[in-house]
Amino acid sequence: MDIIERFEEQGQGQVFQHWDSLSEEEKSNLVSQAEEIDLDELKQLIDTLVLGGGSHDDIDFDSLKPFPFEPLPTDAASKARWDAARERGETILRQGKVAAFTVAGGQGTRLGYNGPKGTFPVTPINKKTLFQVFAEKIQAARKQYECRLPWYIMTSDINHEATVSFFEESEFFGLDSETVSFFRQGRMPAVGFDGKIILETKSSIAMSPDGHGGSLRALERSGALDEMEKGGVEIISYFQVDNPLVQAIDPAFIGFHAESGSSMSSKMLPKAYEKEKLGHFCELHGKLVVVEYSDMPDELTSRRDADGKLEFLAGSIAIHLVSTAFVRKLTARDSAFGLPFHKAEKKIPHLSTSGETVKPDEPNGIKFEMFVFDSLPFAENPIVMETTRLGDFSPVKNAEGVDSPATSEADQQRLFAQWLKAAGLEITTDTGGNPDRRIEISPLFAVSEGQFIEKVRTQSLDIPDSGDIFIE
Ligand code: UD2
Repeated sequence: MDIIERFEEQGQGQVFQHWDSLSEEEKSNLVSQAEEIDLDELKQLIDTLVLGGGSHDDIDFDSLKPFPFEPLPTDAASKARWDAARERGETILRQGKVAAFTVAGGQGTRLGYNGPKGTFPVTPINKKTLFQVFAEKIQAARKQYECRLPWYIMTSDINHEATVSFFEESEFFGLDSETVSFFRQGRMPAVGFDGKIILETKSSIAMSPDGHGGSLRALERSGALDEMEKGGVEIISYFQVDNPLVQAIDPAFIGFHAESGSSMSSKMLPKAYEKEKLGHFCELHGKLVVVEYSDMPDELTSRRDADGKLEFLAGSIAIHLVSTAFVRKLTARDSAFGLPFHKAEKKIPHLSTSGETVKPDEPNGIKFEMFVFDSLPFAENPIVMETTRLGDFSPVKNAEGVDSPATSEADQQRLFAQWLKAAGLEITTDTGGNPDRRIEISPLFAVSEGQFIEKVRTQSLDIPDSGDIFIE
């Protein structure tokens, strides 16, 4: 059966309504988009999530409990545990069993920046881009552990070419280009509230990235997973493109993950305030789940224990370790563990009756996305490990206000001021820890406080008496 008939049979014949007026090139574009769509999967989503009014977010909230986590070390015993985990992680890194993985397929709409988010400048003095910061952190880890440490970057159709060109123009920030790989994530069509696929133009479907959860199947479909396995990679260090403070490679995290025999592990931060926009790590019927901030009822978000502490304290900052074997299992053709799709009502540019593309003022349809943390319930022995805010998390999401370039720069400087103080160097800060001068420390010099102290001990640093402090 040809593709047009298949769409007609599914009640989606409108996709080809302008077929006769299209050029050969337009026809071929439309067909190749249509071929990307798994009509059976889509029908099931439309029946359940759109027409059926259901939601994959229907959660049994009464059974939800906080998931236990590995807290930061506080005493000698816990410090020894963390040291042992770090050593174990360092050994795994030296054995070349780790790859870095950045999900960078999102549209970055909130930031209002025209370009792939990874090309956004974020550091306080040199205005290095997010991609450069990650590249330098990866370079530093390669040097320290003498390993190949390949880096995979997931893009989407929206930003693939621009991302690859940016790396080429920047000469891969000094990394060997053969060790950096890019692949596109999958796409899903948007549908109207009536379940009909929306056309953006006469010859194109309104398609959008299938969510960061699509990264798992994209790893498999792109061949990246095969390549990792061939290269001996067992653990994928997963992080988002928007967070310059992330420890892209964290040996202690790797050590705890390996020690527990975990197939997927996550980092947590105690929420800064009740409604902070972080998913919540919870236990549901014996499984680890993340309940997104928008799905959590206020009563649970703000519930406190006898000591006044938030009961659902552990926020997800979207940093994970995922075993390659687990990705293989989840993405196998006969896998019983498909990730669910979530629906989001959006304003979707669409073809008007007069043949123009219009952007509506109100949501006119539904996009489908998968979330990577939905794989956690399928993971064996998953662990959640606490981290520090300055040590791992200060994302750039909004143009202004919280999680903006300004807050991220300030956090980077507070972190660097802490390192300077810890190394016994003079720096004046206010009560909030904000230095009175701009500071930037390149990841090529140090990626952690411990490394910074060690470097300062062994080599003299020329810190100016006033003005910016830039250490590279
Ligand atoms: C995400 C988490 C939230 C918290 C927060 C921490 C979800 C639903 N929520 O919120 O719980 O952990 O991050 O910062 O994930 N991306 C793709 N392809 C896509 C969509 C997104 O690669 O199709 C990437 C995107 O480039 C970015 C990351 O995923 O690196 C996060 O996406 P987001 O901005 O939609 O997530 P956010 O801030 O709502």
